[in-house]
Amino acid sequence: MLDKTKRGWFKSAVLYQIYPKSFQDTNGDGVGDLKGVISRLDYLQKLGIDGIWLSPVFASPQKDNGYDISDYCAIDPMFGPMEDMEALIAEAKKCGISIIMDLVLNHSSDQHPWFREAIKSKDNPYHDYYVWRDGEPDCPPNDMRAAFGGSAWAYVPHLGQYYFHQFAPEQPDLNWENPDMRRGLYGFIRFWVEKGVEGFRLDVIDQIAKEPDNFITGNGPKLHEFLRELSREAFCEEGLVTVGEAWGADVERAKLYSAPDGSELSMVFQFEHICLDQEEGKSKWEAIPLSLPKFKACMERWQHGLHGKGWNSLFMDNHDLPRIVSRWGDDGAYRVKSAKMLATMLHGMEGTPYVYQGEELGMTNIRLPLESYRDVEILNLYAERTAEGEAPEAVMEKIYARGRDNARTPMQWTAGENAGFTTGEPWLPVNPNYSVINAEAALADPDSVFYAYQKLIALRKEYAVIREGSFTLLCPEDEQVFAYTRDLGHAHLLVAANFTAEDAPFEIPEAFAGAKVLISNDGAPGKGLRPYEAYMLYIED
Ligand code: TEU
Ligand code: CA
Repeated sequence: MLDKTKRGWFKSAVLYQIYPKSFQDTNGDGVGDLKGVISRLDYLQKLGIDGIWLSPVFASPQKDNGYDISDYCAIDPMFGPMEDMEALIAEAKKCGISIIMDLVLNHSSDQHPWFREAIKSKDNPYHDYYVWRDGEPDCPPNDMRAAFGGSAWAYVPHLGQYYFHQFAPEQPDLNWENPDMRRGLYGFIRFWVEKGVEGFRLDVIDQIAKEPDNFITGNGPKLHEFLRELSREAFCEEGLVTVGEAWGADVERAKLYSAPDGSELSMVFQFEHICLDQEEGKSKWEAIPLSLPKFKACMERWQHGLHGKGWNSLFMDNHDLPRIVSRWGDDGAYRVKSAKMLATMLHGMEGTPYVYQGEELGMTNIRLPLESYRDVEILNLYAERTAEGEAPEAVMEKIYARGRDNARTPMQWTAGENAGFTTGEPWLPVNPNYSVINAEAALADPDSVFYAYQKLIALRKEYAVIREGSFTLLCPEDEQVFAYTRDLGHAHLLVAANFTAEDAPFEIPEAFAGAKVLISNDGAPGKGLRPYEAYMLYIED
């Protein structure tokens, strides 16, 4: 068991993200809840993970599925009473699993008491907790757009002012220039630390230092000043794990975020690799095929850039991303094998791996009728694009490929009704392939994706070369194979992965002759790599 009072325990850990709404329902209302998470701790302990990143369960009007918080110190009744949260923290700790809560510090819900006060008048003490500009109707301060469509400015007639919102209008941006507002947020964090929470995921943390007059949203001039204060004032215990969502992070900035002295955060989620299969400078909806050499160069840059200078998170899936086996693997004939290949490729690297609920089962994307979708981003995209004249079926194809609800369909537990997720009407349809893809079947199948993840998680614990070794990319220009080595003193690891459904030429380096096969998705390594074949070889010299 990891000593979680010590800074850096996350460097040997594997963390699991739960989207509570879709994980396990226990009261038949069709929505996942905290008792549901508690009921699945044995499954998570079997997988071998060390912590759970819990997407928001705070009080929320649910405009953006909880990323619009109306009370940072209360649990939304849909997930259960505070006692259930306290029970989850305690029960998880008994299983050696830390709870990492998802904090949204960039914006609140428009139903938060702070905003309900702020909107009353310009001289209300809470007014300056948000970002306001005087203006006339239909003439916003500038033409900045919100991530979910439309203007980033919402007009309040009785104030003759606009407020700034980088996401939905129901998610007004908080003003980090205001020290009282910051202190208020730090108080919320301390409330949860005192309850035994051992970490935080920080939503769009790179956007808190916004300067809308200068058209700045991410990476604002005061960002690291604010983060250092946040770390000093709120993340005092050295064992706390903090991971910031930073869409705009590059390696140099990530060195600040994840500085080994703990002056900011433990690590960040950067998204350079995830954005490589979209047209340069375009949104995620304009997808292009992934260039494997570009992907490899990106991962190499991050492995080298943070080695000994910071810390990487390692992920391919989360609640905002399409399922990786559908995106970069093959969710047809090679679903199981390609899911294992992707996991082997990722889990051999230096950093903290994150497993998103259902990724360990090889869960896939889904194609729903428009009326079944729930995500505000999807619904706004459809309305906006079709209003601009884009063909509805073309917009639907983009939603099928990139929509966030792909990741939010209920966890598939069994082949029974609603995949064992709920006895009620699920808030979002269950993927019909649950009859084949479900945890019960996976646990009964020694060759399932689940056991590959279990093995990869165990290997990280067992082999220091996986946790700490240096990274060397092999065959950088190869369009089919991602191969690299890790080295730590006399210990050497080779990871080889074929990203395609065709045989791929590959020579195992001489130095690995006679090496031990730590994991393979296709029996003993032979000449070249078979379709989606992946393995890890280990040798000591
Ligand atoms: O996501 C930030 C974010 O930028 C993504 O939503 C991104 O805009 C989109 O997925 C890709 O186009 C965080 C949370 O992870 C997300 O669920 C919230 O909706 C968002 O912030 C607002 O809180
Ligand atoms: Ca429920």
